[in-house]
Amino acid sequence: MPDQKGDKPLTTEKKISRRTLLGGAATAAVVLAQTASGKTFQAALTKSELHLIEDPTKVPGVPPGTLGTRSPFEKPVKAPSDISSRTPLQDLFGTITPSDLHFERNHNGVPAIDPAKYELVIHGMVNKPMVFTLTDLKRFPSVSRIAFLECSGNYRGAADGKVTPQQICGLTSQSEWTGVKLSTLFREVGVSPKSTWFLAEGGDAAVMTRSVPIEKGWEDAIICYAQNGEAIRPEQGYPVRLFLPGWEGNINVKWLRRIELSDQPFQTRQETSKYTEAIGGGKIRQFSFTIDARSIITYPSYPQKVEKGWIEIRGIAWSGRGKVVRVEVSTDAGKTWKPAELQDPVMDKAHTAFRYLWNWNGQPTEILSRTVDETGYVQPFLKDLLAARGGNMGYHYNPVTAWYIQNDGQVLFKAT
Ligand SMILES: Nc1nc2c(c(=O)[nH]1)N[C@H]1C(S)=C(S)[C@@H](COP(=O)(O)O)O[C@H]1N2
Ligand SMILES: [Mo]
Repeated sequence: MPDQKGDKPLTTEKKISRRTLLGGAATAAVVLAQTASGKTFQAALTKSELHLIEDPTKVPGVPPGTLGTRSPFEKPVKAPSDISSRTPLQDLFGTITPSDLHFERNHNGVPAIDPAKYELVIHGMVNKPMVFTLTDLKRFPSVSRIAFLECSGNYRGAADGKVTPQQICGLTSQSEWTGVKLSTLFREVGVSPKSTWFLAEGGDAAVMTRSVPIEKGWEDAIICYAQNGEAIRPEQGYPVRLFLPGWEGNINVKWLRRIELSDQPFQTRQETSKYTEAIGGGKIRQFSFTIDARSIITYPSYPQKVEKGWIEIRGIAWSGRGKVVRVEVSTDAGKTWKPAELQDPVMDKAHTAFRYLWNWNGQPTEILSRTVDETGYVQPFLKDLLAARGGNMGYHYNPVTAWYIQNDGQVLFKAT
């Protein structure tokens, strides 16, 4: 801790002698340096120390450390429950989710897997069953792709309007995923032309299993070992996960340990008792893989308060069916809709940032956004989804979200 008594600021007026540096400011720099290499950067910046470095041009800064740190002034956090954690969409900019803020959904916790002992088995209807180590997987030609990952159970509302974008739909995140194409491994093992499905199995305590149609495996499935430039995080499936662009989170099996080729689906627990939707009339929809088009305005949103005048409405839009072609914004409770500006590059099956400049006259209103994707699919209102699904809330809810703006500028969620 600095020797200087109390909160005395090190102002520009005060001449910095060598002694002052050694006894005071330099000590402060050391305190920060130690912390920059890992532990308590935040704790070190107490109010008095901030005061001390009031003029950062007069004190040597913190030297480089082994890891970067987030500014102690920025505190975005995931909102964890026992089974999941949510991305703070309202705190982010652009479309890449910082890896430590990627949402999580674990059916029995995050396993600890030693990469040196990791193995992926591919067997079943193949010419040559094979076992791949992590080193083996990394030797194959690699591919990288920016795409979102969303849990199909990603919808929450609140009657009192007090929900943030994170609470409404924080089970979606975006990363650059890197790995080997599954089609490359399919060729390696010689997949039988008779196989139509494959099973993906996780090596966690939930032993997550899902059946995937073979076409998806040939088309764009990636056996991923990296996320945003580094090894995939334990929470995202370290050392290897299956990534199926645009398809519901659950089928993107983490901690992937086995792939079995077959000529029929396996009817696992996760695709029979769960991850199916009631569609009314006592019927259910099974193997509903695709994430439908969606959007959310992340600014302004609850619990923010806005002022009269120019506001840049900001948000993200996405579709598991392909590219977002249009995002429409309404600032008059859905009476009229105008196109928002999309941030280039607009990528296939990826979160896409949109903006719309709006001059708020101070009168209470509702602002909404809806996505149209390249297949012509239009994001629905909640009432339409409920009518189509027989009123049962379940998976694949992607409704238009409205934000009600009170005359005092307070923003509140409103169901559509
Ligand atoms: N092995 C395994 N894979 C899994 C899960 C799991 O619990 N175990 N959860 C699934 C669910 S429901 C979702 S939504 C996504 C979440 O991926 P993430 O935690 O990387 O965001 O992983 C899927 N893959
Ligand atoms: Mo999920």
